[in-house]
Amino acid sequence: MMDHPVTEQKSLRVETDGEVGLIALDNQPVNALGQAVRQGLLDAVAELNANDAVKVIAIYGEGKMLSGGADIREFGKTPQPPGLPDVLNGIEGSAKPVVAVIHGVAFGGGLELALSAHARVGLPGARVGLPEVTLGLLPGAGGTQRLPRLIPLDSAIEIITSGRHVPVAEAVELGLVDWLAEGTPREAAIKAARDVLSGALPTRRTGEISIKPDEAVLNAAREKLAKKRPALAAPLKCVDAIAASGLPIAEGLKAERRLFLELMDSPDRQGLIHAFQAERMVKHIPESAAQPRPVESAGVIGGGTMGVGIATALLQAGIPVTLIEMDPNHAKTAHERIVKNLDGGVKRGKMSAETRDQRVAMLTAETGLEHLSQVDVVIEAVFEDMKVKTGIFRDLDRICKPGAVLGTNTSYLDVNEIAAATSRPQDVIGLHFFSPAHIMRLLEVVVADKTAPDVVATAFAMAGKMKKVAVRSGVCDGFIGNRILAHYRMVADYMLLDGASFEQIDRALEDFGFAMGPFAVGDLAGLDIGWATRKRKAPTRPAEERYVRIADRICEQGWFGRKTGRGYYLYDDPKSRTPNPDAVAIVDAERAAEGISSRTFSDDEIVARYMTAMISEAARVVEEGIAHRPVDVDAVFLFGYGFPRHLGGPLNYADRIGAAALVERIEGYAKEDPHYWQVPKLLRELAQSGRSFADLNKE
Ligand code: 3H9
Repeated sequence: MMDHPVTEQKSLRVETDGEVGLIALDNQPVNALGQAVRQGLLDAVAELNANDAVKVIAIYGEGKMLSGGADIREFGKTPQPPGLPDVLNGIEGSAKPVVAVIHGVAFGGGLELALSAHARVGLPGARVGLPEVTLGLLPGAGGTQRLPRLIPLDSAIEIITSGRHVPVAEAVELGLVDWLAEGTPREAAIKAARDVLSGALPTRRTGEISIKPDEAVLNAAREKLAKKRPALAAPLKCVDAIAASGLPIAEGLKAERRLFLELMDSPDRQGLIHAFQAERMVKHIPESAAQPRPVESAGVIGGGTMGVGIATALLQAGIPVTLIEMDPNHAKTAHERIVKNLDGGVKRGKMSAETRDQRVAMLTAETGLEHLSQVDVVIEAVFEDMKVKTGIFRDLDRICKPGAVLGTNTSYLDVNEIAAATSRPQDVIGLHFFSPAHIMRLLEVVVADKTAPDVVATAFAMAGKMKKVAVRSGVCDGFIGNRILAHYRMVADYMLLDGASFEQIDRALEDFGFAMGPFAVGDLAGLDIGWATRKRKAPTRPAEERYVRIADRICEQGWFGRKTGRGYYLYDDPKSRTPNPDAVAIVDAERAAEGISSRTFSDDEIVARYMTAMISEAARVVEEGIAHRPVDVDAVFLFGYGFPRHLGGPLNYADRIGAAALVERIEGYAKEDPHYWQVPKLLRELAQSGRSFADLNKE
């Protein structure tokens, strides 16, 4: 049968195939339901209903998926009609039956589109979901009304409040998708439409199904969600919207719309969408045009925690690894630890046992750098000592094949100096992983003065394979993350010395949204790490800098936190933390020695000082070009430092406060300590011009 194109526009295509009217979404890459697609859908359904030859309509997507949902770039702007709920009501109300084909993904508005059709088929490998809650929203185009009409209430609540991606097989089992189809999306669309015509595929309007949501189930969900920290508005409002699904569909949709618009106006929504976009924006780097070098094998030097984690992450990405240790015993232990990590992946359902076996076969642990002569990438992960590292790089220069990428997993050392130890500084790059490296998503890619663009592109391509969020950083002590951390961490110590307790500081910041406060984090990471850094920096510490000795005093007792059973807190019971009375006594003694009479801090003041310190150093990092854009700093903190996602990162949060108010705060604090509290030039410029960090992201 010949195709008869009816309408063609960039975002959507309409054609007929005998009695079948086909609507193909074509707004790639994700077929987002922007204004042109919405208008196109509405017009197409009307046009095909008016075409007497057409008896049934099938909707499918071109490219990789049916649809990733509403176009989130439209959020926060003046809405352009027609609204998605009206378009989907138009589809559900179509006199001719409509069937939707789900391939790739149908997320958010994309799934709501499928729910408004009268039947749904899915192609193998597809996933469906309503991830709006992860963006601080609720499904606002009928998802909260139609999903509970099709599947059990508890499943609908779980899917909507978690935003989880549901595999198509599970969706079929739940009754969300009618059955699994085969072929290309277009073939599946024609076949499904014919099945509708023959009666094999039954159709019904989801909105006409009537249900009575069980109050007890709704209340149990509310109770559970209210306990989550931080308690965000969106999940609870999702349940409120689902509760309205017992009403006639038109009324339920009205309730859903009202709740959706309330969330659309919330700062959490802005922060969460910024976090979503940050993950993608950091990929846009000046070196994007360079062709990455092939990475088919890697070497990892060092079988400590970092080396083992990095090797695991490479293997998880399917990259064969040669790990180098000092002697056969260490090599054997590292091998065992990596295998244990991979086993963990199988236990957590992240990897099949078969894949695990394949990955183990891709691992060799050896002694001697000579084994790295043919690898495409080397990642050195030995301890932080410039002499040791430059020695290794001198050897690598001699041993590695031309064109091999030479990476160093340093967390603060000068990558230029390491590169200068070789005759090929263009191939040297910093690859700063975060521990545990096979779990933490952040990778700081540290670009030294002579690093070649294609080496940077290779690091980003490799990070992509490893499902890491790579962020480009320039060279400075601590790069983006640890440099900012070193600065704001000091303010927590200043508040401690001046009268706040470490317990109050931790709690205030945890209530604000951090998973753990700075003192609890210190105990977890090991207080000896910060101690070593302070000793290293001591010779260059400016005389005017206020220095708090509390942490040093605690370390001098041999108390390094959790691993020694005590630090700021006691860990007799590994699950709980109680303040260590001896640490409290050290705090008191230090206050007395400094002649400080303690003052009280409100929780709000603690948060304000801590966040202002973080924002100040973050602004300097952007001002100096260490981070290219504010969003790069945001991504580092979101994916490496447990920054509360709904606040969108330190500089996104800074825009909530505003540059002028921040300058005013800093000038106020500077009256106590003019050395620590200085207004960054960039922040002052923004305050004067009335611009924001978000404006800089657009430049
Ligand atoms: C919603 O639907 C609300 C409704 O309930 C109610 C409305 C009234 N819009 O991730 P990728 C961009 S809320 C605009 O790298 P992948 C993305 O930024 C929405 N743009 O590809 C990137 O841009 P760039 C609910 C979007 O193949 C490019 O597309 N939906 C959208 O790895 C490629 O993205 C969601 O929350 C969008 N909705 O993964 C789903 N989505 O190239 C969010 C992506 O310039 N999206 N972009 O950097 C996803 O989960 C993934 O993007 C998806 C594709 C799985 C679809």
